[in-house]
Amino acid sequence: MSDTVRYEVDDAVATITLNRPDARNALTTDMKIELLDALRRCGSDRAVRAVILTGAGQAFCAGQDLREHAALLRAGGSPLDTVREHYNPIVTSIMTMPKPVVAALGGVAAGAGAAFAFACDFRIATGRASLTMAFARVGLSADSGASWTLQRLVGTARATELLMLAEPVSAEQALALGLLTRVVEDDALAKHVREFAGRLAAGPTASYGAIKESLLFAAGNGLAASLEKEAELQIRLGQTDDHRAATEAFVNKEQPTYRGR
Ligand code: T3D
Repeated sequence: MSDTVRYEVDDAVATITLNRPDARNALTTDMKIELLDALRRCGSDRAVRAVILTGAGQAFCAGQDLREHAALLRAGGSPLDTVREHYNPIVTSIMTMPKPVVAALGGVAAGAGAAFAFACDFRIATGRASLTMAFARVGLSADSGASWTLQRLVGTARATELLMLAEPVSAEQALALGLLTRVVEDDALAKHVREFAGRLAAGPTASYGAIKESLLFAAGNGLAASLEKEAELQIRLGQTDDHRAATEAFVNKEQPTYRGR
């Protein structure tokens, strides 16, 4: 893996860092391929029980690298094929990851960068962060799941406003809108997110994965099918060590220890 996407695992928490700070971590083709690879590693490594997605320097991610995009347009290529080839699998990988994914935003998130944050399960930011649905500014619509996630986070009317006006939303506004989970002091972000992810990594991983699966399923299905999905997932979880040990711990008035299986 190159230096523009860093991947580290520490005590069951994987951290993926987009690392082109001079370009606000804008996404080149190589970075998208490496990000997808890192996400797939997180998904398949059972030792990883929570994931942090973050950006180096003053930004989370400025979305598509527009210099690369412009060069491809000039050359007569089809740069927007990247939506199917890269953006869609990246977002699918985050949203179907059977473990929690936490976005840590120390600065701006724009376009696909903001959409990646919306695909995560939690968004923790500093007051320096801002979110811009920048797609319309460059004559595009919405991608990386933003049409799906954003209106679920803030409602259709507000999502339309954010996408069409494409104005920056401050961390304070984003928190009030429900776009962020919480806002912390600038110098506390890394420590706060690491502790938060550490708490998730010590939790019932299979339960978290099934919660994600059930919410995703229910978002696209009716009540009867969603009830059936819940039954299927509860039966699966009933067979996990964590469920059995936690139930015994409750009966014995002890604190449960979750092993993630
Ligand atoms: O193929 C496809 O395009 C389809 C997929 C599209 C999905 C998308 O993500 S569309 C949206 C693309 N992103 C944007 O439109 C955001 C563009 N960037 C900005 O609006 C601003 O740069 C920011 C609000 C992100 C940050 O502003 P600021 O003032 O903190 O920094 P800056 O001075 O504008 O940028 C610093 C450097 O980063 C600068 O480079 P330089 O001049 O120092 O060499 C700037 O060009 C570079 N940079 C920032 N964003 C991008 C970028 N370089 C390439 N692509 C970028 N997206």
